[in-house]
Amino acid sequence: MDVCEIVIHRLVMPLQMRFETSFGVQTDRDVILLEVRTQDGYVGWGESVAARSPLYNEETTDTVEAILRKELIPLALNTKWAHPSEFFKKTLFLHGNRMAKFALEGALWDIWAQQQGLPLAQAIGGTKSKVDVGVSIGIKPIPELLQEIEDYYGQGYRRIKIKIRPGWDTEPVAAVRQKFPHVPLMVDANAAYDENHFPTLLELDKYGLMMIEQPLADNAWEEYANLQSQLETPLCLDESIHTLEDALRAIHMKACRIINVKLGRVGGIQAALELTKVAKEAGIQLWCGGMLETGVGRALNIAIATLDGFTLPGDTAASARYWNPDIILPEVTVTDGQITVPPSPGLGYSVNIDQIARYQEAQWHFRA
Ligand code: OSB
Ligand code: MG
Repeated sequence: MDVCEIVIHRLVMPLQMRFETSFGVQTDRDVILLEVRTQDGYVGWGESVAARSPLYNEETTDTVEAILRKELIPLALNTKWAHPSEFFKKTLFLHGNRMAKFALEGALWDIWAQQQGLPLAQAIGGTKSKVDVGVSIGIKPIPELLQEIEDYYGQGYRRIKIKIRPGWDTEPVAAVRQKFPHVPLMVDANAAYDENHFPTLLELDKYGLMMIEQPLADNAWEEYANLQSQLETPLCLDESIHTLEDALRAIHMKACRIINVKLGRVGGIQAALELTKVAKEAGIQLWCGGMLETGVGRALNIAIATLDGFTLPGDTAASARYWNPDIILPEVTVTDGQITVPPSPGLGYSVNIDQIARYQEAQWHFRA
């Protein structure tokens, strides 16, 4: 793989819905798409899943752009890549900045899968032809919440996730459970609680939730182990898991039973493949999380969710929930709670340059 040109596309895309979590409100995405070109004419695409401000984690679209410009793009242009798995090791000397790394690494995997003539899902060892999906619904007044759940559950989504925060937890959960006693339901707190809230978190145990995602701070390992030991409901870690070492620590400490894998948060596909192996051996269930991705990030999520370690529905909902229009063709659609994995080589969707132009704020070319 001889990378000869990389283009940074910087876009602002208005979201079709207002998305409120414990850390803030999102109404658009400030996003970087990376276009990577090789000497022999292949084009691969990657996406930075970082947000405008460091609210979910410490990276932002601006830090991703800076690290791409200064470190990762020069390195990618000056290396002969035999296989995309090399990227993870060759960039380990650069601390953190995993979302920046994944933006570039994802594009290398897309190219490599195209060169093999394989859908990315198959190229990374995925076995499924369809993936199960759920939907993540933001904080909103209870009547709207109930209406949305009715709509999405009616459309076939296989799991409903609602966002909670201190003061907004048992009340919405009880309301949802009263109206939908059998809906597969879970909650995500995005790290908003601490030890003082244990009574409330323990109260959630009685609602038959599939899991409670990231109730505590990302490094609250002892507290997670303590909480999980008192709960029947599985805990799921999202923000806590940055590396394979974090996953090993979670397993060793019995801090959770489920891990939400986000490719950007763990630094890419190679890192996710290694984590999947370890989690599977330890009996930890996995599912693919979401970061309100465009179609490019969505295609990468679909591919990783085809691994057989991914046993629970993910957060990759249909394109139309987020964008009008999305920047890929065809758009991602969900039928009966499943996405059919595209059969064509690489990401399996074509990137629509005309739609990118509609959202684009700037683009910069870098050549070897
Ligand atoms: O915690 O899973 C999360 C979105 C942005 C940041 C963090 C999270 C989320 C979601 C939305 O829950 C998932 C999606 O629909 O892409
Ligand atoms: Mg989460």
